[in-house]
Amino acid sequence: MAINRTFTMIKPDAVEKGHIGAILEKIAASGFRIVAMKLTQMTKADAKEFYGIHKERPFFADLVEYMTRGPIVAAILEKDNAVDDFRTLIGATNPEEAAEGTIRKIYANSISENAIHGSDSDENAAIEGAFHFSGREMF
Ligand code: IDP
Ligand code: MG
Repeated sequence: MAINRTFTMIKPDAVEKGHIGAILEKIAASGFRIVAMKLTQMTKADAKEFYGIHKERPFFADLVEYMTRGPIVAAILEKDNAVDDFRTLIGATNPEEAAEGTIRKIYANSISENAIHGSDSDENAAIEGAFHFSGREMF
C-alpha cells in the first residue's frame, strides 16, 4: 500500500478535557508520522467552509458552534494507507457504535462531540490539509 497523508483535528471537547497528549501518543503508536501540526481556533466562517458539505443537515449550526468554541489541534499525518487506517483508529462517528480501543470510543461524549476528525478520502485529505496549513508548515 502506498504512503499517503490524512488530515485530523483534535476537536474542542477533547482539548478542553486535556486529552491532546494521550491522543497524540495513540496516533504515534499507530505508526503515523506528523507532517504538520498546530493549536488553532476556527472562525465561524472557517467552520462553515470546512463543513460545507453538511450545510443542509439539521445539526449544522450546532456543529459550527461546537467546532469554534475553543482551540483545536490540526495536523497532517503520513503513513501507508493513512486515510483508511486513521478512520479505523478513530472509530465510528457515533462513539456508541465505535469499536473498543478506538479514539472516539475512549474519548468522545456523543455523536456531535466526538473528539476527533479524520479525512474520508485522499482528495479531501489534501483539501482539508491545505485549508489549515501553508506549504512552509508541512514537513
Ligand atoms: P465523520 O466526522 O465521522 O466523518 P460526518 O458524517 O462527516 O462524520 O459528520 C461530521 C461531524 O458532524 C461529525 O464528526 C460530528 O461532529 C457531527 N455530526 C455528524 N452526524 C451528526 C448527528 O447526527 N448529530 C449531531 N452531530 C453530528
Ligand atoms: Mg466526515
